[in-house]
Amino acid sequence: MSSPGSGKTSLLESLAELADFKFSVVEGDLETERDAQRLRSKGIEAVQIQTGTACHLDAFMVHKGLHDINLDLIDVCFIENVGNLVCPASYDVGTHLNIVLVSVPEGEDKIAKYPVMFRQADLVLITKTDLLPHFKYDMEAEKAEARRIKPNVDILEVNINDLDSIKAVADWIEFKRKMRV
Ligand SMILES: Nc1nc2c(ncn2[C@@H]2O[C@H](COP(=O)(O)OP(=O)(O)OP(=O)(O)O)[C@@H](O)[C@H]2O)c(=O)[nH]1
Ligand SMILES: [Mg+2]
Repeated sequence: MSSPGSGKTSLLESLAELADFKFSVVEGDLETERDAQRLRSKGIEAVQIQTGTACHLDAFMVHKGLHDINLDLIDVCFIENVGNLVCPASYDVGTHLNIVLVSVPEGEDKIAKYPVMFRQADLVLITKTDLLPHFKYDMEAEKAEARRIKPNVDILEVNINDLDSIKAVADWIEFKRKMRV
């Protein structure tokens, strides 16, 4: 989950390149099949749900999407929710874990202003860190804010061009996955 454009689909594209686990994606957007097409072009199975006017996915939509995915063939199923820092946080779509992205160019007040979303996060990704030189952004203060809202939350910095940062996300997912087998 995240605001529009924080880098959700980009992260999934990068995970397609280096993750050891097999995954599929249920995509949520108001309109278009674009995100699902982006992932399919990377060899990832993706089902697009178009919500029309709804600002979030709900469990019924995700359930319908899951019928088009062969869950026996994958280790992880990602749900990329509609880009929105408010509504998706209030709907349980059945996920085991929630990853919330917030990007540097969105500004350094977003975590404090949208606490409902960050309270739902198991992992917060502060994305687009390559843009830090161009924005006033106090990384440590933002991390402290996230931990004020949810003390046990995990936090990683992500730059889509830094493969080590993507690998750290893959490792987190793999670690959590192994706790469930
Ligand atoms: N500079 C920079 N740009 C990034 C990074 N990650 C993603 N972007 C760019 O941010 C834009 C939006 O990325 P998407 O991955 O489409 O974002 P999204 O969260 O999936 O967007 P929605 O699905 O519309 O909510 C694209 O132009 C990406 O290339 C990053 O780490 N650094
Ligand atoms: Mg997307």
